[in-house]
Amino acid sequence: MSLPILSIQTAYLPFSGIFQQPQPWQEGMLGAICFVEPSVNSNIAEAVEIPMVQLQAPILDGADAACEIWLSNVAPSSGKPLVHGSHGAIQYRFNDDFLFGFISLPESVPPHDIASQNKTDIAPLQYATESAYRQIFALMAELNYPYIYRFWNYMADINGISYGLERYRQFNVGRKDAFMACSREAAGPLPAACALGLADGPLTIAFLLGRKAPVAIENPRQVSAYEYPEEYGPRTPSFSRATLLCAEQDDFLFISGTASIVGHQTRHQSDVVAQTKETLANLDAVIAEANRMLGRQKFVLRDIFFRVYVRHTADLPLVRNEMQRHIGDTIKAVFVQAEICRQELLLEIEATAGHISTLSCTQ
Ligand code: 3EB
Repeated sequence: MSLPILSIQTAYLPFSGIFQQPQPWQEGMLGAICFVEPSVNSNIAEAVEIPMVQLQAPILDGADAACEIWLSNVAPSSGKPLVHGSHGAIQYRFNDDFLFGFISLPESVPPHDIASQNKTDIAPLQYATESAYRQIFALMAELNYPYIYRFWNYMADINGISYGLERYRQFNVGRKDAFMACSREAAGPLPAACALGLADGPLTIAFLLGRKAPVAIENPRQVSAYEYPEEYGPRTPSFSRATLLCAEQDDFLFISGTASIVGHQTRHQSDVVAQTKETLANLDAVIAEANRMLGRQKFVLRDIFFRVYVRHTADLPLVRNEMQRHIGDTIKAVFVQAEICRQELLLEIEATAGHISTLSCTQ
């Protein structure tokens, strides 16, 4: 008899590689998060009913794996095709267990009636963030996917200051206000997340939802982000260090953006090698915590696929070299140039650990 497994798996390809796959494979996609070079103007994905986020950022290394693809594991023979839909500005696709979607919103000035309820002006990014999250939470209620495993957040000029506040902090205000308004903080474990700055483009948030509760993982070396002191902004960031999703034969670990932070403080200003070491120590700690929860050594650094965001292109060899020293020569990673949410942070590493496997599961 076959035991239940999670009906999802990951695959990694360059953007153009997706369209070279056979049709049934493409139809099994829940969605994808793709980095594309700013020079590439590809509207190829708009023709298909699959949510594919295209983020423009320089790919520094590992271009062969610039897209993280979420594949449904449900055998095509089951006769249950994936369902695509849209809700407000959200595009999504789902099977019985998982829903992948994304939303892109331009930053526009809040309507006058909303703005006038507040004593101070609402920053357009804060307003867009709150709107985007409210739409996502409404979709979750409507389609009955009560759990969030992962959010990926991208915005322009993340360290810029306007309305008297750094833009990442404006984002945190909008996100937290939506979480509070929709009672998400009480609704279950906080999702894993990342928040990065790109050169250009609208606020873009991708998400993976499901029907089985995950376990939130925190890092014993770090203060939980939702408990950061006020010096990091008026509202704390709503995320956990990782989420662990368990099934009988299969486990997934969604590791949040991880950086050179110990306690709540940034460590090793202006020293990218030391920041890389500290970030790897944090990844080790999060993975150890997940393995401790599972009661076995399921997750190992060298099996995991990483996405590495590097602030300064010139730092790439130093970061990659330090990762190889720590993990081994054959690291699986894509390196992307992006801005990190604290000005002094020079890199951030995130990962998905779980099955990159074949379509059917026997036994
Ligand atoms: C940190 O640990 C670094 O705001 O969603 C990492 C992962 C970071 C997610 C987020 C921010 C976020 O605080 C920054």
